[in-house]
Amino acid sequence: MQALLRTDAIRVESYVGPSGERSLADDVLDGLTRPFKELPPKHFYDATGADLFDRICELPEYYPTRAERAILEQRSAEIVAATGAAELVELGSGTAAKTRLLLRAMADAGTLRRYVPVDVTEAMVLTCADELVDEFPGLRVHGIVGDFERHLSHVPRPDDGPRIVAFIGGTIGNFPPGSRRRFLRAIAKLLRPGVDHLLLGTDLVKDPAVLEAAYDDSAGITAAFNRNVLHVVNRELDADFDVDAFEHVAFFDREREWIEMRLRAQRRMDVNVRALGLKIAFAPREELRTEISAKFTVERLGADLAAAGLELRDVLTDPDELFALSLSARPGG
Ligand code: SAH
Ligand code: AVI
Repeated sequence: MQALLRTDAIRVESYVGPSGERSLADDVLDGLTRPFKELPPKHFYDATGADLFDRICELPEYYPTRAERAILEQRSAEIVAATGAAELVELGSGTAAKTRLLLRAMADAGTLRRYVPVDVTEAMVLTCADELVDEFPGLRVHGIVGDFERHLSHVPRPDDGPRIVAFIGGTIGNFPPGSRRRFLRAIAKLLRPGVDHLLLGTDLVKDPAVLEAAYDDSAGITAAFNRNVLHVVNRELDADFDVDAFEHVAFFDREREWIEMRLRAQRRMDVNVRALGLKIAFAPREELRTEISAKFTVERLGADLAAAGLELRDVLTDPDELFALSLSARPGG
């Protein structure tokens, strides 16, 4: 662990660094040497990727951010009243743009004590810690720069009143189904039975045309976000991907009910990953899967939560029922 910042109000710890690069190296070795090539989506988010993601959230086609924001604008006070939350732990916090609505509702209710953002991108955690202590006088921020799949044990114990663990934005949909339930079980361990709640954002199944447009926008921002992962591999592992020779592909798999993003090689290519002494061959039109983004029904959401030992307490949706925020808890207490 590396302590990045410590003041009276802010404490930020980092668990990435050399092992973060290791994890990209492991994922490249593991994912690009298989017959069906694949990279996990967490490597999208370097500074450029985080910036591109922010631009995606503003796109006319990308409805999830607006829909989730609409729910939070209308229902944050209700969420805070139902949970009595004094502390907000947020996984994949990013810029915490929508989170401010919850923090504001907690401040208005007089319960706000501590915010614990967890994100792989160091700059995000540092910037939002600084901004939030200015915006919410008396707030303490304990930030964790880390991989939420590996570093959840470093989330501090609850210290002052009930906690909400927020995993919003639909990021749970980026997990493959098996690890999704495993991850929900790990989150459940951060909750005290009968005291704390999980606030989970999930995108809902809808017209495939609407879904596909959200992941293949006319301005090409999602395509740039997708290709950016190859820039990350080039920079971090001294590789020579010809990034522009890969085409952005996004489609809705109706059977599995998820969006899949891929990068398709437009010609035969041999890519050198010099840091790993690895040569990767791409056949013409060969595809590399870079992300799945699962879409949910309320039934499937309830089943996933139940498999993780969580009881679904409430489902809040926007007026067009595009997106859902659910509250769940461990029974008992
Ligand atoms: N919650 C925000 C941001 C969503 S984007 C919103 O709703 O707008 C996904 C965020 O999760 C990014 O900030 C990214 O850096 C972070 N992230 C992705 N994979 C991660 C991982 N394995 N561990 C920690 N953070 C991760
Ligand atoms: C972060 N995550 C929920 C986004 C999603 O919609 O699956 C990432 C994204 N990929 C393409 N556009 C946005």
